[in-house]
Amino acid sequence: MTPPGPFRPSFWRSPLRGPWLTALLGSVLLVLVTIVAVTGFLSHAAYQPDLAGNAIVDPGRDLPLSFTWPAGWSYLYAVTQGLHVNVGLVAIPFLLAKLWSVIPRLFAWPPAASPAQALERLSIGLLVASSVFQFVTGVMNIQYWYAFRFNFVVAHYYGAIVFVASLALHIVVKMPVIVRAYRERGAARSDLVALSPADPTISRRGLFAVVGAGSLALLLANVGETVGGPFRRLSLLAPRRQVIGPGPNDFQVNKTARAAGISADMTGPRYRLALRSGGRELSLAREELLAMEQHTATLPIACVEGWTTTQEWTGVRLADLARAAGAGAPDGALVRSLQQHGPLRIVTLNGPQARHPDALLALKVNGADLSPDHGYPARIIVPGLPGVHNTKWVGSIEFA
Ligand SMILES: Nc1nc2c(c(=O)[nH]1)N[C@H]1C(S)=C(S)[C@@H](COP(=O)(O)O)O[C@H]1N2
Ligand SMILES: [Mo]
Repeated sequence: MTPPGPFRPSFWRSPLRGPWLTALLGSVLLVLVTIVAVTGFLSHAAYQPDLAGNAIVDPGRDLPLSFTWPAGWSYLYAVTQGLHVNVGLVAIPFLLAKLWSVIPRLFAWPPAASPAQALERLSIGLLVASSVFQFVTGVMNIQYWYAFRFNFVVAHYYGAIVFVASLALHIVVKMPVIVRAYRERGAARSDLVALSPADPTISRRGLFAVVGAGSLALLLANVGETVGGPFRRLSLLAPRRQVIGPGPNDFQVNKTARAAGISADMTGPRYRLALRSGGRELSLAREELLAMEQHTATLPIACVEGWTTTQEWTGVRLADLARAAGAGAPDGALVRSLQQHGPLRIVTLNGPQARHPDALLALKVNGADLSPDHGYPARIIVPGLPGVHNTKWVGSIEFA
């Protein structure tokens, strides 16, 4: 016996539904999601958190899925992460449309006719749940809305593995249906086609136009924080969209000195930078750092949340600091912040990052001393580095 309401196949009357529409939406989604997944895993590899979401403190150690993120092209991480966040947003209307296109299946009765079908439906449940989880947590994270208790980095990473695996399975299982849908186009028969279709209120082309317009609106409401320029004013959804003012330190701040527990006492005359290499230690006051050879580079900070800001940084080359500490050309560096709590107080740099001629311990930005919120007395700036590794309030550097 079929229960009433949406469980009756005749309840669903849109003339637009059918395997062809679902296959078209799925194909667009596949392209978008592939970009998001590849850039997401690249970010994870660049960031190299351990399984608990903390930075890996051993510079020589790589995780299985990680590799040596190159230093060099300074916008590398801005591009990969900008794609991850912005293409992810663009995919949302297509995901919603795709879910709408198959919604009668949610009410199919009986839920499964055979064990094989039960298994197939279970795998689709996993795909829907993981895709919704990935998009919801991703959007919450770029909005700095940490309403969840779990560690975002860890949950989003494992969620991605479940999502990619169930998506691959879904595509393999559905391949015959997809091929038939494309071959027969609107004529393909399926339980998705309404038994007694209502009059159309929009064409399939119109549906794609609406979904595409939604995607474009989301893109415009965010992309400005990634590419800057005139789009920054338009990016109404982006929490870090502020238009950069004329002041040398007037640009985005995620974590303020106060939020990080950095006091004026820690960064005042008492401040010393500790440099360590092979058991030796050298301790330098900020004036001594300023007396070393200064180097200036225009480099972006590209945050994992998708915003980018490019500034002119001045400070001491990390390679010069390594030499001063007696290390020679460094194979890596372990950087510790004066900050006492939080996963970003310790980060590692790999060899190319520590050795790059533009890799700096920055003391100034745009010609002025760093402000407390931008990491005074000193912060790390390296070309192509994920923003999370541009450690502020640097207390010590250990060269490998
Ligand atoms: N010590 C310390 N350094 C830090 C952070 C932090 O929380 N603590 N945040 C990082 C992050 S996530 C980014 S994107 C860059 C830029 O952040 P800001 O806007 O807070 O300067 O600094 C990084 N450096
Ligand atoms: Mo960040």
